[in-house]
Amino acid sequence: MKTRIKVLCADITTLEVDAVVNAANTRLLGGGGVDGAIHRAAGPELLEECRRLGGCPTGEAKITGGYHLPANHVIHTVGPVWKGGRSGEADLLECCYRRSLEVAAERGLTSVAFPSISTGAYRFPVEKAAGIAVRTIGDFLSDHPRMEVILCCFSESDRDVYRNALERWEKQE
Ligand code: AR6
Repeated sequence: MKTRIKVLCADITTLEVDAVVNAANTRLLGGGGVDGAIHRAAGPELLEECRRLGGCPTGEAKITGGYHLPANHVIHTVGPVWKGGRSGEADLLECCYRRSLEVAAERGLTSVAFPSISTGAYRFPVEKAAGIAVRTIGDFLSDHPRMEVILCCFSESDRDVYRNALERWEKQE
């Protein structure tokens, strides 16, 4: 499994993968953070396609083209807003990772890059989020031997948190 989950510190809009995942909001019409960066890099055609999707519930995922991105597709998922941890945030975040991977697998995609969903504007604590991401992706990959996943962090400190979570998860597997 080790070789099939990679943790990087990079701008996700530069990655050449089958799909990058966007940490969007329920309207799917763009925003700040990684959502803004993906829309800027993909170009206005992405927004046009997103308008036709009619939004997306929290925890769900929808796929579009990648347009001017090096990635062929964008999988838009909506992470939970952190409200203290007793509003189902952990389950919803798990759902984001699982549904995004299911959507990718349904299309036969084999390389997917995720940002650190919900840990920016939505304030989900990054240590908790990293544990959920690694466990959910790891479980999914054990049933999907052809898939590879990149966890694309935007700071070295986040990268270290995700690397530690991955190491811990691998030890207990
Ligand atoms: N590449 C990789 N990661 C990035 C990039 C990038 N180019 N830019 C930012 N990040 P956020 P959320 C990191 O706020 O918490 C938007 O307005 C960032 O440092 O983008 O799920 C949406 O429209 C952080 O670690 O997403 C929603 O309204 C991570 O991406 C809302 O924000 C996620 O931060 C979603 O909030």
